[in-house]
Parts: sequence; C-alpha cells; structure tokens
Amino acid sequence: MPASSPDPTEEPSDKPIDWPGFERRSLLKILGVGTALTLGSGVTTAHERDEDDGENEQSQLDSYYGFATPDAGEVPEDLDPDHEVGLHTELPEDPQNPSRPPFFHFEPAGLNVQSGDVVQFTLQGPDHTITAYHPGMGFQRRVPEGVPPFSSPVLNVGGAWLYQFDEEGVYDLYCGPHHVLGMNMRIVVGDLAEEDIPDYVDTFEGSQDPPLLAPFSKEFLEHDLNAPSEQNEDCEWTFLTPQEILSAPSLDPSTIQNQGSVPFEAVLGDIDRFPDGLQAPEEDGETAVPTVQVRSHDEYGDILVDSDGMTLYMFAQDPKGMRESNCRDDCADLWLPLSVDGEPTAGEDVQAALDVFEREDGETQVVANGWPVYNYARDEAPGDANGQGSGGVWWILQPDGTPVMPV
Ligand SMILES: [Cu+2]
Repeated sequence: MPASSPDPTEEPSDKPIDWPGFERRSLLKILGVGTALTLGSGVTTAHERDEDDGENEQSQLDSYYGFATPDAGEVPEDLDPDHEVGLHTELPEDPQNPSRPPFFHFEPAGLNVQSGDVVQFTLQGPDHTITAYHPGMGFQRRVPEGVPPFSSPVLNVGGAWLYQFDEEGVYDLYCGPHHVLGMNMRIVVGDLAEEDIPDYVDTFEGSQDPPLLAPFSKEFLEHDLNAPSEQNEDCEWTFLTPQEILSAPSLDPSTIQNQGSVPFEAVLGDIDRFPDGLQAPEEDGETAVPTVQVRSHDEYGDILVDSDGMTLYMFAQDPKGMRESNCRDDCADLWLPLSVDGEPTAGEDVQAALDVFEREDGETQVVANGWPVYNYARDEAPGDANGQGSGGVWWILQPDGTPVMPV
C-alpha cells in the first residue's frame, strides 16, 4: 500500500474539526446522540463560528441555542455554571385519584444572577424545554431588548442545558410542552433599580400580526383551562397557568432580587387554590377512627363498638383465644364479623388486647380479649344493642373485652 494513501483504519471523525471552543470528545458525543440534540448543539457551533473568534472559552454557549447535553454529568468543565435550576415533574400522590394537578415546575422558580453568569438547567423529569417569551416564539417579549428568541431543545431526563445570561433585565421563561400547565420561571439578571424593572403586559397573546401567532390567549389560559365552568364543576382542582405563576407576589422581580432564589413552594403558597403547596391535602384517613373504641351505653355502661360506633358482640360458642370462628354462612349474614385492613387499632379507654385472624371464608376478623367480634345486622344505629343476650350466646363486651352477662 503506498505510503500516501489514507490509513483505512482511520475513522472519518479523526479529521480535524475547526469549530472553536469544543473539546473534540464532547463534540463527537453530541453529534452521535440524535436529531433533536444535533439540531440544538450543532447549530450552536455553526452559529458561533460566524461570530466568535474562538478566543472565548464559553463560545459553546450559543445565544440562541445555549449548550445541550444528554448527560448532566458530562458538562464540559470550562462551562462552569454559576447556578443550577432543576426541571421537575411532581405527580400527585395517587394519580388515579389526584388531589391536585401534576406540578411541572422549575426549581427554584425565581432566580437572581449577575450579567455573564451561566445557568445550568438540569432535568429531573422528562420532556422539558427552557424557552424565552419572545415574538419569535409567538409570544410577546418578556425578555430584555436585544435578547434573541433562545430555547433549549426538548431534553431527556438526566440531560442538561446551559445558557449564559448577559443582558441585564427580567427574563420570563417557559417549558414548551408544559407551558399551558404553568411551567414557568423568572430570572432577574443584574441588580435592577426599581425603574429598570419592566412591567410586562399580563397576557400571553404573543404577536397579533399575524393573529395565528397567538396560540394561547389570556382568555384560553385563564378561562378555558382554569376558570370553574360546567365542564369542570366536579373537579377538585384545575391546572396551574402561566398567569398564576408569573404574577405571584413571590416572583416579583424585587422579591427575587432580595431573596436571590425563590422556591416553587413559595409560589404555590401565593396561589389560593393550593394552600397545601407540594404536600397532599390531609386526608380524613390520616386521623383515622380506631377499629375498636369505647362508647357509653344508656343501659350497659361503657361497651366496645366499632369505628362507626356500632355495638360489638362476642359469640359464646367461639373458642376464646383460638383465633377461629364458629359463626359461618347464614350465621355470618346476621352476625357480621368485624374485618379490618391491616392491624386493628384501639381507641382511648379500650383495655382489651386486639388481634386479627383470617377466617375460613378468607375475610379478616378482629379479636378483642381473645373473642372474635361481630356486629349485629339488626342494629341500625350507634347505641342499638338489639343482639344482647340473643340465644343466650351473644353478648356485648366491656372495655376490657369481658362479656356483659346478666348477673
Ligand atoms: Cu416541562
């Protein structure tokens, strides 16, 4: 083989690439990760190549596209972010029966940085972007004059996006996929005097020319998604909106400057609909009524009742302490074994030791003082003890679990 021929084992990627500011390893990594990211980061370098002489080590941070990586652990060292913001997806505790909407949010939701600072946005949940409100994006400008319509690509979980904030002023940002669900944040760049704080128009109508660039009007966001209506009258909650987030007092630019950083929780605290913030509202179940409690009966004094206050009975033909029941089938239709999920709990003044066992029919049955306990189907309300003494074998119980029998 002639010495002048190219080495066939040489990979094409070993050719020198004359793009400034990129470690070759990072560049190759990025070029290999798919269309969306290549669009973001690839255009980054192409764009910067035109404007940058290559001296600036932060030239990887394009003013339109920033710098994206699928792995936050692989952020090039020379980018050295000054701040970090998380992008979160917080589902409600029980998504099948949600007590609040899913919260898609930035953390913190408000941040004060200095001109030239680099902010790293790190994805804790999937499918987010970091995008500026800008006519170029179909919205009215909510970033300083001269700032381009910047945006990250859509990012994966664990990915990161870095952007350098140069121009002083107030930057309102949104996540593309979750914009209409109120995924917004505000970054204040610099120490702004009161008169330098812009008063952004409180709409999200975007450019009116052409009107098609108004995808989400104030009316749509405030009314159709949020206002109580016939469609959502049964809902216990409606989604957050950009208005609610960005007009929250805790995201006032001077508040952000005073505090440096404002957590999402504080923003939620400003929104009346979510007084519990990120916490799920307290369920009644958390102060659950005990399985067995003591109730005062007019005739018999203190007796054991269930969590609804209904009288409990023991069956004299059950073997005490054997964790088994001799009341089956028809008997169990009239004398209802008290069942429980998990362990039975005792109310105040209950002295009987409680236990639970599995019946032959597979149900659980609570035991008090060694006696399996039952409700009586012909008791209708708390205080009824219609089964007392029935057949000479059914007896109500004292707080210590001793049967109440005639002397
Ligand atoms: Cu998002």
